[in-house]
Amino acid sequence: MSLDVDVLTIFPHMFPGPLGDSITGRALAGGLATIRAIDVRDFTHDRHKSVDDYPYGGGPGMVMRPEPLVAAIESVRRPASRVVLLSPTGQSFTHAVAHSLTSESHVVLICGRYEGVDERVRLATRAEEISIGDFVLTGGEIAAMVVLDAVIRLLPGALTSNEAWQNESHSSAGLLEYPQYTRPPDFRGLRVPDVLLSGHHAQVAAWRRQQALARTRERRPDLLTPEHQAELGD
Ligand code: JA5
Repeated sequence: MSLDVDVLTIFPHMFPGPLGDSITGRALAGGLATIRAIDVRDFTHDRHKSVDDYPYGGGPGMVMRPEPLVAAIESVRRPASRVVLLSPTGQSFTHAVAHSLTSESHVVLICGRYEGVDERVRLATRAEEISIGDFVLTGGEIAAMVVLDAVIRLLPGALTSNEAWQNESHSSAGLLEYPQYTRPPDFRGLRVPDVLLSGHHAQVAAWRRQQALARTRERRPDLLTPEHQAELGD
């Protein structure tokens, strides 16, 4: 009924971090999900608890050794676990992927450090790789937090009925959101569009829809479907 997450990391103190606040913090406190951070160093056997080693073939930096990581994975893995390695070489993390993770009972998130993880970790555990974007991070931990934030807020009961309603009411599914305004009506000469002050709910809805479409065409034309194009008047 709830989502159990095991995060494998050499920096377990980073968790829950920002996930302990606000909507995600409330969901965790309410038992909708659990996050357990597991120290990969606990699965080393040498005196120096070494988790990294030099790359075969040479090159800069260090690579995470397979033995401690695979031992850590196998110590937590269940028959139904989804095992995920955060990596810029993975499949893109999208809302659809986030939604798919909400129906899992157990997710194992593997966080690399250094130049990355020995390829045999993925091969030996059949882990899937997920990327949160085309940029380099110092490790997988912050990527894991991004994934968890997106997933936890989708769990049934994570949002209050008000938050859920607000989310639904201002999401033009598949489009960028319309611009938002609050008081004051004039900030440094920048005025709130008259239509939003008019009280004409149908006109407000039409204006917002037009803004969402126009902004999507301008900034993310890749998101526009033929139906959207038609709505914009091609
Ligand atoms: C770096 C050792 O998709 C963005 C990501 C960047 C990055 C990820 S995910 N993991 C690592 C890493 O660096 O393990």
